[in-house]
Amino acid sequence: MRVVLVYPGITMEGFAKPATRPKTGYVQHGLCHISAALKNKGHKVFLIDLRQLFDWQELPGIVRRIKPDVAGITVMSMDFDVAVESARIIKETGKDIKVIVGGIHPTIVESDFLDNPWVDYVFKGEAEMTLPEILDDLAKGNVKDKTVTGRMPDLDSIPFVDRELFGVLEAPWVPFLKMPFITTVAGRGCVYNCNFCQPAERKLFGAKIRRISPERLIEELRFTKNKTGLNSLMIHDDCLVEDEKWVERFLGLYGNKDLRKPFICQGRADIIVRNPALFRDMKRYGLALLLIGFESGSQRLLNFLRKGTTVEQNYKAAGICKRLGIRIFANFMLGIPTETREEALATVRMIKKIKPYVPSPAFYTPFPGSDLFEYCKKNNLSLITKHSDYKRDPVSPKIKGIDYDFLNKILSEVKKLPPSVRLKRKIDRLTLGRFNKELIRKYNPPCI
Ligand code: B12
Repeated sequence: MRVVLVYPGITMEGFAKPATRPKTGYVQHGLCHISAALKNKGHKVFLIDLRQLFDWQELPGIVRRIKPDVAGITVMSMDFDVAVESARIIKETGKDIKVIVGGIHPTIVESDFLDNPWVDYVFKGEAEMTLPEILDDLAKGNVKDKTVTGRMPDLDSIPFVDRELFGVLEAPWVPFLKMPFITTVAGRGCVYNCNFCQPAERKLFGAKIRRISPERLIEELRFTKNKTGLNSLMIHDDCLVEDEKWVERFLGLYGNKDLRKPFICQGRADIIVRNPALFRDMKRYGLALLLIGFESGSQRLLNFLRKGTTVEQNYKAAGICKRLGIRIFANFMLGIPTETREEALATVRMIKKIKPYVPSPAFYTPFPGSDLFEYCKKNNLSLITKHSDYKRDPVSPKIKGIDYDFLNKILSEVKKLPPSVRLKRKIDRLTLGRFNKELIRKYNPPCI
């Protein structure tokens, strides 16, 4: 079959600017996995990355050129409107094209699509095993229900992600990492139970965490390195360091001369405090930046969020990272339901003390499928009126009872970085940034 996958990523970034289609950007791993699984079964796979289009008018012509039998659209909550508009245009361009939506939003809020005339099937869960079977059934005219549920694959048995699908170079978003840079996701699921996220992720990936074996990841990195080169890496897992044994085994293999490149991943304050030796080893093998969800400087709110960490651990973890020379990317939230001004100030004070390399603030956003979303619904707190509001950037108000002007005022304090951090960033930019620019100049990504 001819399958076109659609990445509707314009909610945040918009369409391409006149005369310049982006040469860099992140890839969407779900679609890259689906592409690999379908190609493996002999299907012909195409991609429409809306970020590469100048406007909606381009879409019908592209669909006519591809002549797909099936269109698969991935949908995060904030991309809902764009996804539905894509489905409408695709269906109106070719009424026989079967449109399937999948990803976190259809998995959690299936009902958003059930009455939609442009969507033929709503796919819940993971697709590598089940989507190829659905395509076989579609060819035989055998798919009756609008909702389809995917089986969970064994991550070591599925093909490597199709990194070429997107035709853009991934680019590190920090100046001290060199291209070629790639992102990868080593596991699915999360053992933690934070109420701002769960149980949505458990509904998508199941209750148990599954992770690719370190050996298989190394095999994939080596394969990628031989194909496109590899100078730095981000492992996107929600909490990679949760399985300390896995990390040790991975490091043992990754540390092996040819592969050892700087990498970024996500950690947790309690794990850093419990096992600093693990992070010392990670630093030795290339950990260049560690994302940590500090979330709040109020213990009451950390408990309310079911984060499972303490404010004291936040400070201690930051101290350990400083001593080990690991740069910190500090995720934290303001505007949590029930948060007082004093608690918001405590969070800002904490971040100022920690002095992270990147302070990354968010306004708490109630995402569908999470327990805190249900709490906001029950207490009539949500100010989200359209799907495109489902982004946690500290810009628009998210819930009632929060003084966002006050939050913006106290946030400006965190944005004023100490001179030492500003200088370090400038040096990073000057020394390593130019390698990346040269690579992007050389590279001409194919555009549809
Ligand atoms: C990597 C990542 C990012 C990266 C890359 C984002 C991207 N567009 O790919 C970055 C850091 C840029 C990012 C940013 C954001 N992210 Co993010 N991100 C993730 C993360 C950690 C991994 C995603 C991933 O690759 N998973 C692995 C792949 C294999 O899984 P998958 O994509 O779900 O795909 C499988 C199935 O869903 C299904 N499937 C998916 N699509 C389709 C389509 C079809 C047709 C079918 C049949 C099946 C199908 O099959 C796939 C293979 O089995 C997830 C959490 C998680 N663990 O998944 C959050 C997550 C997706 N992000 C989230 C959010 C909120 C954001 C932001 C909006 C945050 C913000 N700044 O406000 C931004 C949005 C940026 C953007 N424009 O897209 C939420 C989404 C919640 C929601 N309800 O929408 C998640 C779930 C985290 C969370 N729990 O809150 N993110």
